[in-house]
This record gives sequence, structure tokens and C-alpha cells, in this order.
Amino acid sequence: LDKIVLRKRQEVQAAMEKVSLAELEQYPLFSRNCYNLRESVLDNNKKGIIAEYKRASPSKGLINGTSSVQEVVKGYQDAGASAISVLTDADFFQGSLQDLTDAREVLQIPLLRKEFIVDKYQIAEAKAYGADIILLIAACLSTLEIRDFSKYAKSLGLNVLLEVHNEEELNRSIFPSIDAIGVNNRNLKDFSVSLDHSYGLVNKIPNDYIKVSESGISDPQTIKELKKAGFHAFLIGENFMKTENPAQSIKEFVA
Ligand code: IGP
Repeated sequence: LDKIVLRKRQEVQAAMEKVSLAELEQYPLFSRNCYNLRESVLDNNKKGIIAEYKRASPSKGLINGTSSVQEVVKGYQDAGASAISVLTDADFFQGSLQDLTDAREVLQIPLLRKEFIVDKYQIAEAKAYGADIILLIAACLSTLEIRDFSKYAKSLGLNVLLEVHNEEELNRSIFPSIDAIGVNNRNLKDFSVSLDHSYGLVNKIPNDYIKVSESGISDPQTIKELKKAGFHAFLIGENFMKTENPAQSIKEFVA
């Protein structure tokens, strides 16, 4: 993770030399109104699925090299997803900001920029390229950064999803400028996955936050159980993307 944070800082430096923050603020998408995550997730006609477009991952390598971002995210939306997540990291996930903008073009539901955010600049970028939600990963950030970044995101009208993996991260990271708290079932240091992280933390998350269970979810029954435990939303990538037709495979999860 330290390595990723360092690499991201370098990426941000390079990006800022090409396009300044003031220039990003002039991008057409920067001034639009964002879709509301809470509203979409709590919509009773939907199941709370946040469906992810993920070509590759550090633990699995290539997951899907053929399905295009627009065909997949449009399919997820039409099937009944509550929100969409798009990876923008190139090195590990083969994503890009272009993927984010392509997704925006075909979506009328909240869109998450899935990225390792280490600088305010990336938050402005998220808005400028079409995101409604940013991810703040507690494992990569100090408490002060989480406070400042979430406040800045709110000032741009973005929704904030905070990601935690254990109780220590949760307890040092909660701020009113956060909308949703996700428990990542995958340990970002060794990639091991266990739903016990979700079950162990759900009751420690204050009830004013949308509760999201993230990663390693592979059957509809698990969603029923997580819902019973108190989760509102479920972030799922690989289980859909590993199939030939991701937009088809989401269907039994939203039925
Ligand atoms: C999706 P999965 O196991 O369904 O593909 O997981 C999502 O939770 C995962 O991609 C993720 C992630 C992250 C990726 C959660 N937090 C942080 C990169 C960085």
C-alpha cells in the first residue's frame, strides 16, 4: 500500500503539470449536479447493488479483456443496479479516467471513481471526469486527510464513501462529511477475503451512515444475510466481470 500511495503521488504531480486544478474546474462535467448515493441505495425498488467495472486486479490478473465499459455499465443499470463503480487505476486494474467519462455518458445513477485517493486534486478530477462518489481508503490516509478530503468532496457536491477494514480504521475515520461507510472484506495488504470483517463491524458503524459490504460477494444468498445483518449496499466486481456477459450475471442478484 505504501508503494501505491507513493506511485499515486507521482501520478498526481505529473497530471497537475498537464492540467491545473483551476483548469479542471472549467471542465463541463465539473459544474454538474451529482446523483445522490443515499437516495439511490435506499430506493425500495432496487437491491442496493453497486456493480463494478473491473478489467483486471492485482490478485487475479486479467478478469475481462473483452466487454466494453459502456456495454457493461449500461447493462448493470438496466438490470437494476443502485450505483456503478469504475476503476481508474491503470497499473493494477487497467482502468482510466476515460473509462469514467465513458460510463458517465450512459448512466443516470450514481457513479463511483474507484481509486486510491491521496490528494485533493484527484477529487476535483473525479468530478471533472463524471463521478458522483469518491472513495477514501482509511488504510492509505491519516485522520486529518480523511477529514479534509471528505469536506472538500462535499463542497463539490460529491458523495463520500469511506472504506475501512478493521475497527481501528473505523474509529479514527468517522466524520459528518462522510455519506457511506464500506467494510472491505478483502485485506489490501495480502488480498485475503473474509465476510467476517463485514459481520464484525456492521454494528459498530453509526446508523446515520449508509453501510456497504465490499468485495468477495459471489451469491445472492450472501446479500440476504448481509442485509439482515444491517448492510444497505453491496459492492460487487469480479463475480460479474469474470463471466462472458457481466450485465447478464447481475440479474439474479437484483431479482
Ligand atoms: C469489488 P470484488 O471482490 O467483488 O471484485 O470486489 C470491490 O469491492 C473491490 O474492487 C475493491 C477495491 C477497493 C479495489 C474494494 N475496495 C480498493 C481497489 C481499491
